[in-house]
Amino acid sequence: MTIVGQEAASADVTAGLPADFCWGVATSAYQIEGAVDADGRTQSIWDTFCRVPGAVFNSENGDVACDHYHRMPADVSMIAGLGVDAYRFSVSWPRVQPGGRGPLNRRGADFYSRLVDELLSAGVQPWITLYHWDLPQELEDSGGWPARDTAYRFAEYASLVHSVLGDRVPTWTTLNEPWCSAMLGYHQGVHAPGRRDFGDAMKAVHHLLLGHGLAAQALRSLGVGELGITLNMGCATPFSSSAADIDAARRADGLGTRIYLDPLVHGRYPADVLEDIGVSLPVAEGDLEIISTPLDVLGVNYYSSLTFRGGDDPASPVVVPQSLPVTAMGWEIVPSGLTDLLVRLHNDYGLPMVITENGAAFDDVAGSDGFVADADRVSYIASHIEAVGKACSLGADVRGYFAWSLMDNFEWAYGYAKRFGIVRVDYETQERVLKQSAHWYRDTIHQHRGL
Ligand code: IFM
Repeated sequence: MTIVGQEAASADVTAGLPADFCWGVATSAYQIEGAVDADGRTQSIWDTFCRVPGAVFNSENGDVACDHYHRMPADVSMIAGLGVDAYRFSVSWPRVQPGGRGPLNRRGADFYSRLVDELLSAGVQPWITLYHWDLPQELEDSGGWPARDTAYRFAEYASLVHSVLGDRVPTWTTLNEPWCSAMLGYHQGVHAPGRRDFGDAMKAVHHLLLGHGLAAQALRSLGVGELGITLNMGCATPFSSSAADIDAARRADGLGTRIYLDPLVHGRYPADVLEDIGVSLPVAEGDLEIISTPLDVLGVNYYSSLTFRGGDDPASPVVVPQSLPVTAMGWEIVPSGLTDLLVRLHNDYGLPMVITENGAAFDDVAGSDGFVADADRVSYIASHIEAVGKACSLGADVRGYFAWSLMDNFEWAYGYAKRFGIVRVDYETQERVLKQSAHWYRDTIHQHRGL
């Protein structure tokens, strides 16, 4: 078969990457598992949110998703066939600790135990994320992330998961994209639980970070050697050199990046951001020491970068479109922003980094055999891998790259309308077909290994 865009694979897009670079693919529990009522799982905030009229495109939900819960062994074979080193997945909190309190649910936990065993026997390292947005509904009913107690519940849950998987899983990520949990979930209301209160969102920021720190301490005391958190970030560039535009970019960067990384790495919130937000964070004595428990790796999720100008309200930076090509999400394609971001994170925070998500939704067209010639996705991923190599050449310590996503899945408020997979999923039949990008990714990994 002639694969359009194959020329991208022959260029050495991996130049600059270390020889032992880790290649992977990523997913998350609610987006692929389905089986929402199986084996004692209780409802998460996403189950509830999906039932709110108008909240999710087409009123879709994760009830079935990719039915991964029932197809896991075949999915692991498919992952292994891609030649990746690692698979990043998340654990569903309401599956392993129904209701978010109390003992481990052995039947739910067994699913992840079997998944880890399958991965290891296929030669793929498991990379766990403990929280990818599916808070048990009962904890939301008790206040959700704006409530301090949720942070303690999260640390308890982390220890429970460790009791089942700690003997076989080397790398533990606490949270995925706390910005999304706090800002999309509690301020903008476009993600579960759908609240719209800026003060609650700011409380959520602090309690997510506190939950991360408490879980990090617990996991460290249980002997976890490689510990991290994943943040979604991009570059915030001022539109012009005017003071208003520079200030707009500073504010966006403060609320998007520094409000997380400064306490995580430096043990303090940035003073300018505290001033910008105009509400006080619920910081108790000792919280910042807990939050700044040393990390081994920073997970970076990168999709795009934005340019800002100051508007009438200085508190609300305005995004200025740059007339660049966009993905099906409408996100501008800015690979150079990934290089700049990684170099900046290296300079300001000095942590080893792994790209825990990068990829793109495009309007895929499948042939009668289900094959998708997604040259646009190949080009997106190739240009971003190249951008990582450039950052490494400039001194950033980047150790791995996980393509988002292994397969098409439930894209939150967009339902199934947006496809990020390098593998196509036919939601009628649950058939998986490797797209051109999956073939290309496998070949690129081989090439990087000199095979
Ligand atoms: O699908 C999401 C994922 O769950 C978190 N990061 C961004 C992806 C694309 O929107």
